[in-house]
Parts: sequence; C-alpha cells; structure tokens
Amino acid sequence: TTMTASIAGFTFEDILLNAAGVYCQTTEELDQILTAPGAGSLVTKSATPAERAGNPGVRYADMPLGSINSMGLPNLSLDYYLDYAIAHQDEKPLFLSIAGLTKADNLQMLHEIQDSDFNGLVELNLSCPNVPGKPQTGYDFDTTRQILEETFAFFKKPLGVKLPPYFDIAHFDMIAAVLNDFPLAFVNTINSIGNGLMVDPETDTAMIAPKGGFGGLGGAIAKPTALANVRGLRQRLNAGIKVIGTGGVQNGRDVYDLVLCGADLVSVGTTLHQEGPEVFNRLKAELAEQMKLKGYDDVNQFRSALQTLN
Ligand code: RRO
Repeated sequence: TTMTASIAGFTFEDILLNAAGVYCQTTEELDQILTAPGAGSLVTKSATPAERAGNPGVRYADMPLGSINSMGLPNLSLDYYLDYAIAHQDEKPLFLSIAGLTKADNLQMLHEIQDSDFNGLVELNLSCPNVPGKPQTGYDFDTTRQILEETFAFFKKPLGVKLPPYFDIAHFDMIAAVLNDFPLAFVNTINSIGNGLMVDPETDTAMIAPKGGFGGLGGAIAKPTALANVRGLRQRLNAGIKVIGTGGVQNGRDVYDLVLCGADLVSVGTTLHQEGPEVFNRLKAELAEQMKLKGYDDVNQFRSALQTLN
C-alpha cells in the first residue's frame, strides 16, 4: 500500500505526523516522533524568539468528547528547535513551527530561519487561541495578508500557515482569497477550536485553570469541523498549495476521511497525547485496512474524492 505525499518538492514516505504542540516540546519527545514507525515527518512545538513557560496551573485535560488546552505557548525557543531540525533534516523532511506574539517577532524568526542552514518546511502558526490578550491572527484577514506580504518579500524557503477553524462559508472565501495571493507551500487546518469550556461534573469546576477555564478543543469533537475546513480550503486554494489535515483523528477511518476531503498529510494531536508515538503505526495499519476495503492501494487514488448528494 502506498501512503506517500509530496509538498514543495519533498517526498513524505508516510502521511502521518504529530500535530504541533503534542509530543514535540523537548528533544526526547521529538526523537520519539522522528523514529516512530508510521510517522512520515514531525513538527516542532510552536516557537517564540525566547523560551516561554506558558500559562500556569492545570492547562490540559481529556474528556470523552476530546481535549481542552490552554498551554499558553510554552516552548524552548526558536534556537532550540532550529538546532534540532538542522541536526535531523537529512533523515526526513521536517516542519519547524513558529508563533510569534507580534508581527515583528514572526519576521525576526523568519529572518533567522532564512539565514540558517535549515532546509525543511516552516509552519507559521496564525492560530494560537491561548495567549491572554492576543487574538488568533487567522481571524483577521487584513493582518494575515500584511504578515504574508512582509514575509514573502524576503523569505524564500517553503512556508505554510497553521489556520484556525472557520465556521462560515464567507470566511472560507475570504481566507482563501488572501492565501491564494502568496506562494505558500501548504496550509495546515485546523488548530484547536478556540475558547471552549469543559466542566468537571464531580466538582462543578472548569477542567483547566488559565483564562477562567477557556481553552482550545481537540479530539473527537473537532472532526466535523476539521473535515469541513480541509474540504472548504481544498476547494478554494490554488492547486500548488497543499493541505495538511488536523483534527479528530482517532482511527484509520478518520485519517481516510481527511484524505477524502483533500488532505495531503494528516496530523494527530489529542490521540497522540493519549497513546504516545505507537499511535502512528496503529493508524497506518488501520488506514491500509480501510483502503483495502475500498479497493485502493494508494492514497492518491481517493484524495479529494469526496462525493456529495446531488
Ligand atoms: O500553546 C498553546 O496553548 C497552543 C497553541 Br501555541 C496552539 O497553536 N494551539 C493550541 O491549541 N494551544
């Protein structure tokens, strides 16, 4: 069974990777994703110019519907992840994620990456929902355009953006109109569904501490929104912009559905957090089983092939 994909001239030998934020904060975690059977790549924790501790208190919780987090961008700094990525970039094509708190921070980091020996892909995170006082940039179409204009004026390495989920057809049209004006290698959709609230019924208390309990939702509850965003963007974006599908992957059929909606690669967050890096080989085997049931031996045979009624 063939499960390869290509983005910006890179060939991925497997279509699965971690979702940024999960299992990718330290070299110990990154090494496990790098060597996990079934994982075709990895993305590093979204970086800021300097190390950050993130939000205080309980900041991640699992519920039957999925997960909620308000990590607040804890990370070990761009230099840490850039060093890691350069050291390992000959093993697989890798993604380096950055999430500046300001446009100036993003541009500073992109200059450092441009001037470095890094030759992989950069994922510019425009969708962190959890830093108090910092709205998700991807919901501001003018600011998104401004950042991309200033970025592509000097940045020549393969770049994609991590997007927040959109919930209105007009917003799919508006973000696609911005993105199609730039030579993006990919988009990754979706980041967590921002600012949900989960309650512990035993104690009548919010499940996480920061921001009065508000945090980004992932896992099973995110799947229909992820499918809609992958599909909605695949239908609108230039063919040269590839799509990484993220959200709600628990089993091989979930991976299949994201590919059917247009995903080139598929990333795994909440379920990776629950199961650890062995999840990739399980999902790969389950995807192969789903494909066999449908008579496919190559993911390229059903990518974007979703059928609709009428
Ligand atoms: O660190 C976080 O709180 C975080 C980030 Br940067 C993000 O992009 N998405 C998310 O769910 N959490």
